[in-house]
Amino acid sequence: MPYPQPRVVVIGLGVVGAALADELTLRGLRRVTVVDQGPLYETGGSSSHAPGFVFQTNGSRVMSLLAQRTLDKLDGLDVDGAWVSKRVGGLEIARTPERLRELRRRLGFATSWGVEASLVGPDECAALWPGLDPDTVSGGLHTPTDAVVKGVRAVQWQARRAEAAGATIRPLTRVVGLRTQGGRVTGVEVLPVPAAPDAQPDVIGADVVVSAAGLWGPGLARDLLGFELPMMPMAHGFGWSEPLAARASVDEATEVVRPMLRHQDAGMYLREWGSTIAIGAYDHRPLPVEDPQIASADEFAATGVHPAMHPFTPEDYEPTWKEAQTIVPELRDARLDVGRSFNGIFSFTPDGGPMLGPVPGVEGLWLAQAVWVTQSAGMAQVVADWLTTGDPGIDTHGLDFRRFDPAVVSHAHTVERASEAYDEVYDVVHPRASTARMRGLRTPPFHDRQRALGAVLGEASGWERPLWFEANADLPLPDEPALRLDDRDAWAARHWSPIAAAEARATRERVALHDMSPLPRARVSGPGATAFLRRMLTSDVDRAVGQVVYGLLLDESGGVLSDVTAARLGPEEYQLGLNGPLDLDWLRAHLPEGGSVQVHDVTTGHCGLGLWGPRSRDVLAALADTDVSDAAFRYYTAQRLRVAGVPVLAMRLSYVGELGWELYTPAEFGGRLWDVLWEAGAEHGIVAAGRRAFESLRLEKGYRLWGHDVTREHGPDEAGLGFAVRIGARDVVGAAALAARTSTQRLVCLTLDDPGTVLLGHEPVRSGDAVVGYVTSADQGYTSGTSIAYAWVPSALATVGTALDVEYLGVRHAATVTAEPIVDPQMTRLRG
Ligand code: THG
Repeated sequence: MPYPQPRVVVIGLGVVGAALADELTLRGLRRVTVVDQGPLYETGGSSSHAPGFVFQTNGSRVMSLLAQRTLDKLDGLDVDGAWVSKRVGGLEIARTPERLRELRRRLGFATSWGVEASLVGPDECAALWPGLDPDTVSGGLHTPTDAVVKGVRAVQWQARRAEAAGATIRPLTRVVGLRTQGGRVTGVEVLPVPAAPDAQPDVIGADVVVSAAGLWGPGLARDLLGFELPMMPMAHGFGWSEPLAARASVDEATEVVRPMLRHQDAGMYLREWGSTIAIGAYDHRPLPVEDPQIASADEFAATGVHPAMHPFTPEDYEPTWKEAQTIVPELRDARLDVGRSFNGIFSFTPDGGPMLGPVPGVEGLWLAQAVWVTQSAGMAQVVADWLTTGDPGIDTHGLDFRRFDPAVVSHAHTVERASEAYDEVYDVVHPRASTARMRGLRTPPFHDRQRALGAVLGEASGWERPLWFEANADLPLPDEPALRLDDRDAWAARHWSPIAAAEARATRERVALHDMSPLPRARVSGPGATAFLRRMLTSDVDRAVGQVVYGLLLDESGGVLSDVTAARLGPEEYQLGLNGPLDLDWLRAHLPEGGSVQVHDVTTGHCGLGLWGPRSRDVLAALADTDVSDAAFRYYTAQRLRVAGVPVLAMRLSYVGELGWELYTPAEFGGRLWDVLWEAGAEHGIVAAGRRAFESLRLEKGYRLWGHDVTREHGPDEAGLGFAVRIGARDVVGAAALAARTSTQRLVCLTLDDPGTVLLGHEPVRSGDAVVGYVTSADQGYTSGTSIAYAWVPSALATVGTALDVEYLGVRHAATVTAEPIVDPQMTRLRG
């Protein structure tokens, strides 16, 4: 916190702003002001029309937990006698076998994250939702604790409590400017709504400004701050039936009794609303809404044109209405109330997640954007904890605004990806699926060579990345029949090929080229770079030039923010291997004053290849202008050398656990680098290997994947990363907090008794009938003939040999806690 009692201005009194004001005052802040350009409490943003569905089941653990926290907070509240939330439950129905399988998968998520849920048959669906024709459905997922939330009432309740605790709410107040001094927020400039043409803005002094401006966020960011917020409002059809005769007796105040109904095969949801049925449509084309299409506060005040409620487009809605009539017979004789129907506007980001956290470069400016009612109060708790203590208390890597790579963000990218996120809200999305939009944005210089080998491509951070190569179709598969590579279940076989197993085998037996270009890399240089990194990393970089270290970045509470490699290239020059843009931002935020140390993203402009496998040294030796023997080029060292004339930064380490090097070079040299390695590798049986092989190899080697296996919720010890913490006498960010950390959970390596079973991650882990944990990463270990699942379980169940079950699509699979790593625990392959 910048001050003990900071002045906080929250922009926007929707479900997010109101919850945030409440959470901040609950944490003892007294000088909190919320400004909103609209009137109380229906201020004109998305919260004013939100249908208020809170389904807690989500593939993302954090999104599920924050929905749970939201409902826990709103339970039992009322505004002048009117209910705020009601746990009517949720019912997701299936009309196709694929959806039924998807519901089983979602049951797994619910089980993993602690949401009560069960699968029910057609008759039970109809019993839960009288009026639903059981002949039209094949089953459903019932989640009895899901709830309808009245958005405006949630705003009102939380805003009132915040006010009672000392917060100031200023409606009809529009933010027109941000005041800063020395890179620090000092206040916001505001005008009343409506304002006289010559009105001069008032200034509200602030130490912290949080944008919870919803739809208006991108415009505010552009006009006030001059940057592009990767967020796109989208319009979404929301229709109402005319009052139904059979429901005339339903009390309007009761409003809803039956569960919220989702029919995702048709991209729609239904909710009773007094004597009518309201139906939302996700099935239609994405309708991105650009800034000028959003009515201003003045317009709203003067004309009542609602900024977040656009005219209904019946042509988009028609299929939805027809389908509703199919599954709910009472709608067949009803008419759509076109006058009451509208297109509601709400916010989407490129990955569908929210945007929270501090804005780099402007001290005191925060975002709480792209949050829906579902997670609203939970997200506000996270932001409030983060603001007041520095510790958000939860894994923020999928929430943090800074996760979007500045190299990739553009308006065009946002429109494309947000449209896809919109389309996918109700789609069955495979965990291994790649985006279909904005493909080909970033390619390595050897992309054409990869394609010539039949690369099947996936996407990561804008990069095209080979998953496997069709040219390897004739390579020998692992000899282990128990893997049943030619008989995978159809779901696990998607975005996958048995070729991956052959590529993994070739990596362990001969030599392979793995594309490392997308690995985020930074150069840290300048006087003080060593001292700086000695403060940031849990292992000491101050070793001889040419040494590489593996270490962690810790947050102030000792949570693992990243695991990184640091290669010392000179007395004050390092290359870091990172996990993403968040790491760059964390490093930059901690740079010493004075500007002597610089952090540059060198992912862009360079490419990289992992040359790995027992024959890798033979390949490199034939091309390198220096000695690459073990004596001359040790494990965990780096050298600059020429590889057939190509200037290369070579690091002897391997995330797949084999002898070899990561080879980095400026992009223009990449084509030749590939060609010379390929030619020299021919006699050693070199292959190109894709990401699917890579993923399996690293799991066999027991290397953690940050963001999946480990997050800031975990300390190093419980994650099995204690070996990377060697603080000594240094003052390392976050290290002081380590001693006081306790954890009852452990990350363990499970192997399934049946190596032919393939898990994909997030499955629940059981001990007997009790759910005790969840899977983080899972894959078959192709070269060890295993099926591997890393999982968080209670310490008492973390002993090697402990028998547990992993539940996958409703079936329990026996698994055993296994000593790790599964491959090469003695490190003979890497050190050879
Ligand atoms: N290569 C490089 N940097 C990286 C990664 C990479 N940074 C991000 C991410 N991947 C970090 N993950 C790991 C995980 C394990 C190792 C390296 C990067 C590794 N571990 C050795 C071990 O545990 O046996 C380290 C031993 C030691 O501490 O010396 O090599 O893929 N450049």
